[in-house]
Order: sequence, then C-alpha cells, then structure tokens
Amino acid sequence: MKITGAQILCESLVKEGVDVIFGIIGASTLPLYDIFPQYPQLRHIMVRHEQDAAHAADGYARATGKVGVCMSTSGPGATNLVTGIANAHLDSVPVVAITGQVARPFIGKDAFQEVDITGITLPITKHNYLVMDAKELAETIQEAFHIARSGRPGPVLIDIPRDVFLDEAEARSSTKVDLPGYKPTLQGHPTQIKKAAKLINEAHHPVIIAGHGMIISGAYDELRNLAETGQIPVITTLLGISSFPESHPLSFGMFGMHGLAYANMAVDNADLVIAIGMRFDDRATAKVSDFAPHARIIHIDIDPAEVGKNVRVDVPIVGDIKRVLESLNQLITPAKRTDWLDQLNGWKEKHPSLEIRDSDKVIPQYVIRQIYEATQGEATIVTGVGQHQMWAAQHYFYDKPNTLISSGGLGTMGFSLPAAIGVKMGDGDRIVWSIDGDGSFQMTSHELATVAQENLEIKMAILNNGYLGMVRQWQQLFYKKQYIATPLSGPDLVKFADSFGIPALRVKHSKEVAPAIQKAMEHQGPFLIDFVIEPEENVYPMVPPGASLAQLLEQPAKEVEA
Ligand SMILES: Cc1ncc(C[n+]2csc(CCOP(=O)(O)OP(=O)(O)O)c2C)c(N)n1
Ligand SMILES: [Mg+2]
Repeated sequence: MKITGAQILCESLVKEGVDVIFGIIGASTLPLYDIFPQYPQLRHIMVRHEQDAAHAADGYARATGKVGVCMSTSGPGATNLVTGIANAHLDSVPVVAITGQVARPFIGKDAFQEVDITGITLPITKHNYLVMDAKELAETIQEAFHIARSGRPGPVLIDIPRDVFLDEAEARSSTKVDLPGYKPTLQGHPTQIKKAAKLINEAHHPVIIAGHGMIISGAYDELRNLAETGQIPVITTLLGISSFPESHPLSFGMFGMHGLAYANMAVDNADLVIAIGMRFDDRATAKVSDFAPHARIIHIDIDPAEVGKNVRVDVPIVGDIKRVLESLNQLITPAKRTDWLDQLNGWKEKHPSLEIRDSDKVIPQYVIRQIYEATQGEATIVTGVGQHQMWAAQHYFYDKPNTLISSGGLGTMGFSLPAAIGVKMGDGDRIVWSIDGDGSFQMTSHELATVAQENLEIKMAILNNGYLGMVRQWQQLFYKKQYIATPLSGPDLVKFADSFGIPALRVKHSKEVAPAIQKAMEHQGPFLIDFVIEPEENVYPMVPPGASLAQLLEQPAKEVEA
C-alpha cells in the first residue's frame, strides 16, 4: 500500500520508539506537520529557536539513553540547528535531526530558504542523508537511527525535500540494518584484555580515568567491580562525573584544567592509567606531552579512531566498555594498594580543593553545595558553560548514575535550559536543576516560554556574577586584568521570569540561599532563583594554559575574603 512520504516518516519514527520531537515548523515541513494529528504517539514540543531543539534532543538522549529527535525547516531553521548538532557530535550523543529542504526542482537554484545542510553538517554529523525519493525514506530513517545509537553514538541528519513529503510510496524497511563498512567492534580482543589485566595486576600506582563512554555504555557495576577488586582509585573527566559514586572511598573526583588537586596529582604520579571511554581532550590532559609522565596507558574505547589520537597508548582495547570490563574483571587479582591509597588520601587532606569559606555574601560554591544538601544528591544537574559549570561539577556530589548533564567537548553556552527541557521531557521522574551563568542563560532564555507552555518542573539557579565570568577569570590571571567585553548586564531576572508566569526569587545574602532553594523545591512547577554572587570569584584549582596537570594553581590566599 502506498502512503505519503510524510506518513512514511511518521510511521518510521513511531517504529523507532520516538515519543517526543523538538522543533519549529516552516514552509518546507508544512506537509509533514499537517499530518501530525494522525500520530498522537509523536508529541511535538515547539521550542523558540532550533538550536534549542537540538539541545533538547541532546538532553533527552543523555537522560534516557534513547535517540533524541529534533526538527527544523529548510534554510535558517536548518542552520540554527548547527550548534546543537555540533554539541551532540563532540559529546557522542545520539540525535536524529530532520530538516525540511526546498522541493527537488528548486535544489541548487538558491531558492528561498535553500541551504546545503548536508554539506554544512558533514563534519559535525556521524552521517547525513538527502532523501530524494519517498521510496527510500523508510530504510533511510531506520539506518539513521541505527547509526545514531550504535557504536560510538552521534548525531545523524536527514534532509527531506518538501515534495518528497507529498510523494506516495511503499513504506519499505528491512528487518535488520546491515551496513557493509559499518560494524562497530563490541567485543574487546582477548589478547589485549589479557595484556591489560597483566599491567593492572602488576601496577603499584594505578588510576582509572572514567569518561563519558562509561555512562553511555552503562557499565556502572563493572567499573565498581574493577575498582573494588583492584583497590584502584577512580578519577573522572567532566563528562565521566556520575559514572562512579563520588562518596565512595575510591572516588577522587574530576581531574583536568579545573580538576581537584589530588585527582591531578594521582594522574601525574600514576604508574598505570586505565582510561575508559574518554578521549584525552586537552582540557583533561593539560599539556599533553607531560600527561601522566610515569604511566603506561591502557585505553578502552569503542571508537578505534580515538586510539593514539592525542596520547601514546600502550594497550588499546577497542570495544563496548561494558563487555570489555566484564571480560577484564575476570582476570583481575584482588589487591590492597594501601600505600597508594594512603598517599592519595594524604594529598586530599593537604589540598582539600572543595573547602568553602564562610561569608555573608553569596559564594557560588556555597550555593551549589546547598542545592546538593537540599536535594540530597538526588537531582539531575544540567549546566551552561563557564565558571558555574565548573563549580557545579566540583561542589555537587554525584552519587547517582548519569546525573550531570553538561556540554563538554563544544563548551556551548546556552546549553543548560534547552537541555534541561529535554531531560525533563525524557524522564519526568527526574528532579531537574538547571544551573546556569547569567551569560549562558541570556543565550537561550527565551526557552522560558517553552518551560511555561509545557509547565515543566525545572528549577533554575542562575549564578549571576554580572560577567562572562570564565573569560573574565582568564583576563584577570593572564591579560593584566583588562576586563574587555566581559562585564555583562541583563534583565531583572525575577521580572523576566515573572513575565512568563514563572515564579522567581533574588538572593543577595548567604542566609537567604537555603530558604530560597527550599521555596523552589516546595513549589510545584518551574521556579527561578537569581543568585547574585560574588562577581570576581574564581574557579580553582586551575591549570594555566600550556601547563601540565601537576602545575595547578590553588586558591591564592589573597583572594580568600578577609
Ligand atoms: C556560544 C559560546 N560563546 C562563547 C563562549 C566563550 N565562553 C566560555 S565561558 C564564557 C563565559 C560564560 O559566562 P556565564 O554564562 O555568565 O558563566 P560564568 O563563567 O560567569 O559562570 C564565554 C563567553 C562559549 N563557550 N560559548
Ligand atoms: Mg556570569
């Protein structure tokens, strides 16, 4: 039986288990939107900018492990998606982006709202398609979802000309996607796993570095098993946070440019690094030639392209982390490693990194800690990019799996609010706190309209320092304190939220912090708190650009308030 391209698309989406689509309509997608009422399983959430549709799909995917879907019209709608697609690409998030294209006869004519979106997104998608025949739609969509979610996940874009939505064809799909040339390796090579086990069993000072891949693979139990059997300290990347409970005695927090002192020291002094599902990003390794100078390196990752890309690796293992660790764990001999753990705990005592000073003023680290106390670590934290992101990573303690959602690779300001919408839409049971900077918030704050429209119970904490704070910090430390283009004004956030019908509070004193958080939690529905924080507070520790992990700056005494 023949049906229209638009129907084929909707049926295929339903088949793939899609329940939410984030998007904005336009001329090229009109024929598609027109039949949405026939598919009540597909809930369309209208956002206020296509970038946010992509971030919402990204947040949805990270929270659920399913593929997130975003949609736009041709031309500006499609180009607006680009930042969100790039964000998903750099953080390996399964997103399918569907763009309308001008009708086939107009392609290549610089038609109204025509852009070559497959050309534009080629380097920032795992794969993309321009579907020129309705007959190919069903199979293409099936393939796209398969590619997005399998192996190392990532975004896939499908560009569909307007008239393809209207053409009729049979909805032909296959029982199983079989793509020659795309067969992700899932099982690690047994010889490599044996070599790795030998190195681990013989190591005196091993550390595990857990990255985002650990969360994507859901290998929480396997990680814990490896760490506990071998008594190996666990350190995470930014996106590896919440892969291992931070209250566990073997947890030593995040390392990297704003890593905790003892985590950086552990990596710097290790004789073996077991890097799992991480890609040695420069914000993590710091000066790459000095990274873990005394260590052999085992690298476990599903993407062979990551092996040896940034650092030399002694034992690469390509495969799905969960499966690799299952095999590896069988070969690990129980160990104590008391001296090494004592040394790490000694560094932790000497360089606490997470102490918060007393003050009547609103100290951002204190705000984060109070949100942690009030939510008892049960919340999912979704951040923007900047200082507040680092404070949220450092000062909230993540014990529950997959509870920090943040833009790591691309560092996209504006990510928090739309991603939080996606998280809440994907998993309504989550307690969602968007922790945002005033600058990041202003990039996508129009999404308050979506939050209000869907009455999404998202709590928003804006750490308002009146600055593009992270950049101001660099100006202070490395550009002679010339604050050029970083002081930031903005709307009265309480009035602004109120204009969307969202209740809000402003907090200017330390004693108001906890009651405001309580109030936000007691309120059913969205709530915003404008925390007017110390404007020139800095994020420490910090590894200056070009320095090694060991050369980190800790909070200088003179910056600590008298
Ligand atoms: C889209 C985008 N533009 C610019 C930057 C560069 N940048 C990184 S952090 C930052 C400041 C962020 O300010 P804010 O959101 O207020 O956070 P704060 O650092 O003050 O906590 C800027 C401009 C970026 N990461 N993303
Ligand atoms: Mg700011």
